[in-house]
Amino acid sequence: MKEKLEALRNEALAALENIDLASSLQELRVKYLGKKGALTEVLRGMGSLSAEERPIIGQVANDVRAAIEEVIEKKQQAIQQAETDRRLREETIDVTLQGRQLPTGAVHPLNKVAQEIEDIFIGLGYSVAEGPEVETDYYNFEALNLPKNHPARDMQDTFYITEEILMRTQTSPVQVRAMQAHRGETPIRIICPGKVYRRDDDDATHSFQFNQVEGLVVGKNVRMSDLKGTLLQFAQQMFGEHTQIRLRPSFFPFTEPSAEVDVTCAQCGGNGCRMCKHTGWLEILGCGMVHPRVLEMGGYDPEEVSGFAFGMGIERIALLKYGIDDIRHFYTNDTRFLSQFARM
Ligand code: 2NM
Repeated sequence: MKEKLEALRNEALAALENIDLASSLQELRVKYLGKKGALTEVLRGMGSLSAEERPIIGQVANDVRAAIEEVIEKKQQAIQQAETDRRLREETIDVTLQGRQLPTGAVHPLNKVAQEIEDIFIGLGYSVAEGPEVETDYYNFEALNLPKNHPARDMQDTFYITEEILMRTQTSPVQVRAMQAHRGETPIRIICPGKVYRRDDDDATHSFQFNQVEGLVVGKNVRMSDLKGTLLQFAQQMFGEHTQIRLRPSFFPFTEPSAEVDVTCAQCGGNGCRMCKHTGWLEILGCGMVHPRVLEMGGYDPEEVSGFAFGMGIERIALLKYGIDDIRHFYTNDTRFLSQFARM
């Protein structure tokens, strides 16, 4: 029996010698040391041994088991070490490799100009207010002194959703909402940037969707001279400190009196060039003193308070500021166009 056990040990150790997989190692463990394994099989014969032989053979069996277990344990560690070495070898990262240059984005010129306009007016004490692009007829027209069937409603061809719901044609409905929210309190100093919609045929200077900034001031003793001084400040910060402005009489239903504002052409300094069609002046916005009826519908007593308002197209300001000839450049988003503004 001793010979059988030693033969078993030699066979097991020889089999283990050539193993290099954890799964095969487990198979051999079962084959030699498992409950139905070879060692158990041999030990079944112990019953037929004499009382003197039994402890001796028992000792040999224990030694054989210990020897096989020791080799399995060593093998196990060797396999694990080999696996760790392989991963360390194959999964290394070369931190000295050259990185890949990713293209950097830039703020869109329209957003850039909108931010500049906002910054100028924030510097003058204004807050920024926003509101819905889908509006009611009431906020977009009625409360701005444009009752139904008013001929001036034709001035802006409107995208209607229902008879009462429409895409806003200007951001002034935000200002009506602001007036009503103030419940007669003064002062109000806000600018309202945002998208507006008009049923235009798109061309170099028109788009069915464009961006506007409108401003509103309401308070005691707000005068036309305050409006003019504010717009001169704005024009000089936007187009350069030597910029001058002029006001030409105009008409808007929501302001009285109303004016259109020109700035001296920054391209030629007012001498006349292609940009200003040789007039030396460029139109940049419309403005006026808030109409008494608009103040009333905003919840104010026009005998007690007054206000001024103005509105400008961001696209137009951007065209003039950067000498661009077609607003469609802003919407096509060709990166050869857009990337130029990253450096300005
Ligand atoms: C313009 C021109 C003139 C304007 C008026 C108002 C309000 F809400 F006070 F009635 N907001 N914006 C206004 C006035 C807008 O855009 C060319």
